[in-house]
Amino acid sequence: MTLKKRLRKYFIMGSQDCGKRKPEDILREAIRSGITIFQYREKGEGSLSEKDQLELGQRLRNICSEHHIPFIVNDNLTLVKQLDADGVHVGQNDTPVSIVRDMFPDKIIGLSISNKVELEQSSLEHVNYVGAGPVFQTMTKPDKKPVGLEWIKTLRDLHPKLPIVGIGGITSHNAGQVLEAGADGVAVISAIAQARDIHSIVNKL
Ligand code: 3NM
Repeated sequence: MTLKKRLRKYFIMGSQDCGKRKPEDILREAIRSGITIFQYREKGEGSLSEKDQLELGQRLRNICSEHHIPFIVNDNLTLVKQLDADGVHVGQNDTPVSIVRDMFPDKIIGLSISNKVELEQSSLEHVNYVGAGPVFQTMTKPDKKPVGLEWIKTLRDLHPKLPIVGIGGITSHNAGQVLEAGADGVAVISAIAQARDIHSIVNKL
């Protein structure tokens, strides 16, 4: 499968996103329901200590391996190595992608790009895909101002072949607009992690 196709239903989760449910159970259900790629993002309030992060990461990594779902780690390069992840996703303030590429010549590298200034600063030659957002207002990153569907359209116009995934405030109701604007896929946290019926939501996405 091409990376563009792999990005179609991109599920992101850490223990802090799961409420009372077990992350392992949510991931299994999401995979059964049809997600195409997974990112482990243990970050922010309620996230685990280093040791627990590694242990949960190992369990989630194994679930992805069993089901042939690419396993991406957010930002934490030590964890990428420890878990032998398939890829890593970094933001504008994380390790520069040129350095990440030197460390991991064969892994998938994703980079968040939210505007033209960030785009100009970014070394796209080291990147396999771009995360564009937040497309809509989201409680998961409440401080970041939404960039709207316009940013997806702009990025697509400037880079017709670039694999792009929209992120931020995406639900089963607005995912279609993100794809129509030019994204190859939609990345979601709460839409799936907090869904009462994961199967139905993943299907609609
Ligand atoms: N990154 P939800 S928005 C992790 O814009 C993340 O780069 C964003 O969570 C960005 O699907 C975001 O619950 C939060 O809105 C996505």
